[in-house]
Amino acid sequence: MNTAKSLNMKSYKQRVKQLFEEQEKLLSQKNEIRKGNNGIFQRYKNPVLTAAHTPLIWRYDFDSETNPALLERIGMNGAFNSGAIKWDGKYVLIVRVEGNDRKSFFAVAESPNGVDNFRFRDYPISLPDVENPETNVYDMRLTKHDDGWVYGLFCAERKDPHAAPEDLSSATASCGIVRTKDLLTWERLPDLKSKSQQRNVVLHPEFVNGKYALYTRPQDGFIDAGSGGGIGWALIDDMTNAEVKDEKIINIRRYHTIKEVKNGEGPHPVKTSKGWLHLAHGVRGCAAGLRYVLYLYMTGLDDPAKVIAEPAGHFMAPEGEERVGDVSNVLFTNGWIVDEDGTIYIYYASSDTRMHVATSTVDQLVDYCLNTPADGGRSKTSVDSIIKLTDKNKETLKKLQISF
Ligand code: M1P
Repeated sequence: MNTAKSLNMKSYKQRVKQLFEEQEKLLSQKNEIRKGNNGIFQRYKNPVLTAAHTPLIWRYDFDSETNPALLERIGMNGAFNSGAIKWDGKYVLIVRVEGNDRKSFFAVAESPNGVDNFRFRDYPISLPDVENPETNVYDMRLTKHDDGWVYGLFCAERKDPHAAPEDLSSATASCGIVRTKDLLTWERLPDLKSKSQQRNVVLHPEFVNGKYALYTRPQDGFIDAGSGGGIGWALIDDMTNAEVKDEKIINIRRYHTIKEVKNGEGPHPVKTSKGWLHLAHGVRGCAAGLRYVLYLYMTGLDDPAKVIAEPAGHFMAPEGEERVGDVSNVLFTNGWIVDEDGTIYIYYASSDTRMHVATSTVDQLVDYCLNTPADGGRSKTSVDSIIKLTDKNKETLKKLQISF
């Protein structure tokens, strides 16, 4: 080996080591609760996952012969919209990773505590194909179902076969389905059959009247919900040949609300003593484009398709750096984890770019749902709610002898 080459090799090795050390600093960074909260949930200081968290071995060729200048070979654009599940004591996310090539794929990242130290497994998930292979996959919702399988429902996107030759943008959305028993091997089942396009489809964890139950989101086009009135509900006979035969809208879109344009179920609902607790996203239009926020609602224990409470407005909306990214002004969620002590880890993505966590408890969120005024539909009804609370507070504070 000549001296020049061995010196180069030494510095090459150092640069490789430096890349790993720098990433390790990022991965092992402790997360902290961010100051200032509304008593309902707590945000955290750092995102839990970003494109920079993706394994370096996916991105670099570390062979000095084939990559002497140590250039990144496969760039990652974002790590967002993750399904979530507690598995073997770990907080596991099935992350939507998007490459610089605009293709999304799924990859597993695990954390020992749910708020930091998320690490991707060495390989992304290589999904088995169906007969009509899709172009893009994203936004997996995980459900550990009573039948013993863990199902992953996701959006499978294909070029619209009816689009005019010059139209290279029209696409179709359908619900892809996989299942697993170990989060290692994934069995691909046929896509959900449905008359309309479908995105944001979620499997309810229990059988309902002996059937599988799906939260759906019928939509006229790839982007527009159109005549699709909101979050739907459909009972399914068989997940290995799933078909929406009857669908009813259970959480409707309304004029002048946070879900005027679109909405979609987030992760599957959580069973509480007071009803099923749901997390969803709502979309409205404004001069800046579409604004995606998160909201909560509850349905009956006896009838998971019947809404029993829905606070007015958003539960979480994009803030600070969350407001900016690939698709700005977006909060989106498709994963949460509830611990045995009732702590709830809400995994949400900001602006189609990065993943965050917020924590709360089941009791706090149920209290929020049952005791926050509902949307009365008008400015006047909102003012009525404020006046009612103000009157009550004046009495209470007088009794407590607290001046304000
Ligand atoms: O870009 C914002 C979101 O847009 C879509 O959600 P929806 O179907 O409700 O409009 C999805 O592509 C989602 O992944 C994305 O975050």
